[in-house]
Amino acid sequence: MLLENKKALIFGLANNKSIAYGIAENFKKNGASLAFSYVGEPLKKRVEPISQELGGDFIFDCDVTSDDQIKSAARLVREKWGQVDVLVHSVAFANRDDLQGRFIDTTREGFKLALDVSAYSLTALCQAFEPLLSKNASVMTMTYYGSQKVITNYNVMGVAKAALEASTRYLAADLGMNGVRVNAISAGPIKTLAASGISGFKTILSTIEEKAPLRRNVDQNDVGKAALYLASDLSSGTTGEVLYVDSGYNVLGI
Ligand code: NAD
Ligand code: 0WE
Repeated sequence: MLLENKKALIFGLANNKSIAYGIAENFKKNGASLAFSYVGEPLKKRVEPISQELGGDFIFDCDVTSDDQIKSAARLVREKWGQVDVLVHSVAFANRDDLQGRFIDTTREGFKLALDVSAYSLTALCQAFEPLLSKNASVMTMTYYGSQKVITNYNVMGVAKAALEASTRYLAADLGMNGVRVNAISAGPIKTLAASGISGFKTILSTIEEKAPLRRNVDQNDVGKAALYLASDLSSGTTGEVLYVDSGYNVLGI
């Protein structure tokens, strides 16, 4: 088993449609110990049974916009586990208003919020968990092609994902001397909670089916298998990379 004796900390599981769920399933199948974050009491009720189903060791409250909550989480994880071998960042948020209409209308507050939750949080987590990361630990985050090209309505999230991908490279440079790898997975569109109610999402899914080299959409398990590669020793020579799991859509020109 690829992740035997490895401890994997997962931020961003909301329900069994979450990308983090597909990742956790693959980690579990390969022998990892798991722990999950949630945000606030209402989400605890959803995350608790999923953690039980997947044999998670513990769950903990952590809003990634709070330095205090991140610090407490790091303290708890140190007490429970002592160290972390795999850290998954699968977190994003922007105001719904900012995911429709023109990017130019983004407010300062909306911009700050989207970049704080969706980009800075990766650096904040690396900062707080650096002392707990084992030699050869693997950190990974989830991104989207809207960081590279204009995708209608993705707007401020595209800017946040561009910052997230650049952060991945700088964090890889900082943590590399400890053997720690930092990578991003750029997933194709998947129907999750974060994709619900997005206008035009169905059209995006059909475009992929019609045009992507593999002529199909990807799912949580496709991403989970790539995450397993990044979490394991199979990716020992790769850091600072953005790995596309998108049926090849990103390679297309005309
Ligand atoms: P999801 O809604 O299941 O997951 C998003 C998670 O972010 C939730 O668990 C939510 O609780 C968490 N979150 C939001 N604000 C937070 C905060 N302040 N502190 C801590 N956690 C917070 O949706 P998903 O599609 O699984 O999204 C996971 C990641 O994958 C996101 O980064 C998203 O941008 C990325 N992604 C999604 C798609 C897609 O099409 N679904 C494609 C590419 C990348
Ligand atoms: O990163 C994402 C989704 C991120 C997201 C989604 C929401 C919806 C609910 C961030 N914040 C919120 N805030 C909410 O209130 N994806 C890659 C999925 C996604 O979202 C889109 C997409 C795709 C693909 C938005 C517009 C266009 C395409």
